[in-house]
Amino acid sequence: MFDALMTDEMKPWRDLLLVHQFAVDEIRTKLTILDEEYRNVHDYNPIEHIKYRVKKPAGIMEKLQRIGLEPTVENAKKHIFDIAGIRIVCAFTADIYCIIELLSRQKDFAIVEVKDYIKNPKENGYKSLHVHIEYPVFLSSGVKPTRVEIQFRTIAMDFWASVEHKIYYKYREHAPKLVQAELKGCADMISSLDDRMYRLKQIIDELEVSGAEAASNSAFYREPNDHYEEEV
Ligand code: 0O2
Repeated sequence: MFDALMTDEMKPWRDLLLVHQFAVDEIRTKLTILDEEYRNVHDYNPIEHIKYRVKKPAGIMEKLQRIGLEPTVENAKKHIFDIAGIRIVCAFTADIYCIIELLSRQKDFAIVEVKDYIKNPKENGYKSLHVHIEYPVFLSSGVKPTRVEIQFRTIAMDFWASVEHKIYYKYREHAPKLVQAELKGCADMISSLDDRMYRLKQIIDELEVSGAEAASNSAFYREPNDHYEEEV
């Protein structure tokens, strides 16, 4: 994964990336277990899909420069909290809060910061929930508490953010006013679509409950027949 022939200058970067990669690997196992359990044991899985990434040195340096800092390993350790990034995409906002509740019950998920851009969207319309955790990575030299950013989004929020990310990188901060206004308009549409789809899910859930009641009621009346047939 990391070239054995690298220069001494790059070794601190390698060590920084390695520890973040280890944290991501461990959390990936935990989330896979949760996902598999939901998929196999429960009849509803709040997780749609999950993405994992460790920022490359060039990306870290670019971000440091963007926030006006020297692109050094020391600054990366102190100021960049999304070197290890995990993105959990759910169907509904309610699923997001449900997963956070589940994860917060795990002892090694020490939540250090929560930025709820779902309740308080950014000015450009960006919605997502960022949870920063400090995860203990066990190395031969001892335990290394490592920051990991977990971003939670609905499918709709993720769609908007992915397209906006592309446009943002094309224009940097200088997207024309018209583009900014259009993006904000799309964010608003996406928000109401999310709400509407969630209401639809609730309607379906209610129908299923009343359907199940009706089914169990009719099963109650059918039972003697079923029973009778069995005996025959
Ligand atoms: P990349 O390529 O996705 O890694 P944080 O402190 O991290 O919880 P904050 O204050 O927004 O949140 O920090 P920052 O560093 O600006 O954003 C962290 C990450 O959140 C970004 O990483 C994006 O992934 C995502 N993000 C934040 N704001 C926006 C936004 O307005 N639009 C989109 N599309 N994504 C956003 P990077 O390093 O910018 O990019």
